Amino acid sequence: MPMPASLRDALRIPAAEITDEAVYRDRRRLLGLMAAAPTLALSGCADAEPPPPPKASISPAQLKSGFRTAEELTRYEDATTYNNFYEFGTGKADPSQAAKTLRTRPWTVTVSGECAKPGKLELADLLKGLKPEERIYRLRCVEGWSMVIPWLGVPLGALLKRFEPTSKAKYVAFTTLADPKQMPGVRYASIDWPYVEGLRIDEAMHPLTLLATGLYGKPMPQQNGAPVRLVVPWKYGFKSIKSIVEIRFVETMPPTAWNQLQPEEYGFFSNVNPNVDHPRWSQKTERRISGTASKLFAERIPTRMFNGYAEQVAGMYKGLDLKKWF
Ligand SMILES: Nc1nc2c(c(=O)[nH]1)N[C@H]1C(S)=C(S)[C@@H](COP(=O)(O)O)O[C@H]1N2
Ligand SMILES: [Mo]
Repeated sequence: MPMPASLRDALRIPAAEITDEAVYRDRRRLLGLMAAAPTLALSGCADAEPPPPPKASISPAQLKSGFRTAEELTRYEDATTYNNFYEFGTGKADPSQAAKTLRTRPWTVTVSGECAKPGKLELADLLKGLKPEERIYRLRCVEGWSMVIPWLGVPLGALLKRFEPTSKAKYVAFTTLADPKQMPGVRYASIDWPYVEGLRIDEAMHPLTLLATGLYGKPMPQQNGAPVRLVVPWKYGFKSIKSIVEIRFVETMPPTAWNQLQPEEYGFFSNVNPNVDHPRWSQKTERRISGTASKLFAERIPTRMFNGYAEQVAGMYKGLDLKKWF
């Protein structure tokens, strides 16, 4: 499996893959302007805190529908062979090859931090009494492609409530397994392993947020983050952390893997937002990988605010400057 010495180099994705030439040139010009205007606060750094959130809104009918959509689904073979899972290599095809070595039984998840009932639980016990639901969600990768996938999972909030988070639990931090014996990518000092992610408590409790255990009616394939991963559909794909072994309730904004690596490019919130460009490319459109369309030349469609889930989640960000808290 090819693994470049520096992940940073690997992340210098050719701009032509990201966006079309004209947009790219325009972007370059904007980048120049941005460099000349350092007052443009783009940092999503963890040392400041955003204003407190208002309530989220979602109707029971929306939930019951499982977010069925008229959009064409991504094929199972594409969703399971075109992945980002850097613990198994940086190429899109690497995880489907290399993740076969990931042992998902037994699997223990530790829940700790600001809660009344911390616990170290076998996966079956963690999920006991929670019925997996099917939710058809779009997943929009920050690199510019998207998929439509029928996930199976339990609402994360229902699970978290059992641990009785205290009023100090303002955020939830998640950690992926980092075992170099099973995960060849972890031997390279690229990401500061383990892969970590975080959500604000209201985002973690939001009814859209899923702790996913499968897709297409089947158990989660290793390359997609078996046995449990997050799916946070209104955020860029990297927030949907895979193969989770630890959940911590914390008081301050936790560090996140991509923010630590490139803070000027990846903020804590990482809400899908076509109006806030990545410093190196536009986020206005996405390459939709669905049906029988070829992956690299798939149809480019407009990216929607909050990945199309604005109606359900926009309320959580009222009063938050989304350019600053990108
Ligand atoms: N632990 C871990 N989780 C991860 C990643 C990773 O490299 N390691 N990649 C993220 C990125 S960038 C994306 S786009 C999604 C991809 O999920 P999928 O392969 O199931 O489509 O997983 C996210 N979760
Ligand atoms: Mo991604």
